[in-house]
Amino acid sequence: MSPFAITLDFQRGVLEPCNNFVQRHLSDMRGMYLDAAATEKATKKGDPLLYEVYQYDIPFETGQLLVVTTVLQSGKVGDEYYMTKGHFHEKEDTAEVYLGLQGRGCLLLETAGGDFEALPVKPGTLTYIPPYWAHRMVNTGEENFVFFGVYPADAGHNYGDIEKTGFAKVLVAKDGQPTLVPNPKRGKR
Ligand code: M6P
Ligand code: ZN
Repeated sequence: MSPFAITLDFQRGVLEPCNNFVQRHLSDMRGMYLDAAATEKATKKGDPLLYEVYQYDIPFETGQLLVVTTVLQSGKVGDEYYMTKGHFHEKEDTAEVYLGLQGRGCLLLETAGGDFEALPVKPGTLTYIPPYWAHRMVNTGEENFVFFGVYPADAGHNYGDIEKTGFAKVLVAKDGQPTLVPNPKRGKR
């Protein structure tokens, strides 16, 4: 294939051109937020857009890299800040880099072995997600949270248990402040 250049709008997160655009609404994340009643209510009341993903697809082959931006809206479901679904890579021994471009957020990371980390992200924060670490971004600010990512094209996504029981900790607003609290669902895995 030939080398190429595309445009990334740092403010809006738009990749141009883009051949893989995904929108996730609250209804796509049923059961992932702790407050089931708040989820149901907000889903019925317009099903808010939570985030958009702009990816420039190239062949999903070993050796290739995918570039992707995410625009995560500001808001909460109950007390819990809007977040991405979060995933392990299907090919577990693959890493990823996230670079904060706009807004404020937090990267939650965990391993199957029970290690957990939370890294605050602001514009210019470059985070490195090593192989074997699941990753989820959370918007803890009051504006859109925009970040760029790059990862191996053959990595794939494994949502598995994360879709059912989430990460070890959840980010909720307590007295208006983002606060990490243990995830009550995690005892049930
Ligand atoms: C980043 C990358 C993508 C991912 C997206 C949304 O842009 O990691 O691979 O799809 O975030 O995250 P998720 O798929 O977990 O909802
Ligand atoms: Zn990933």
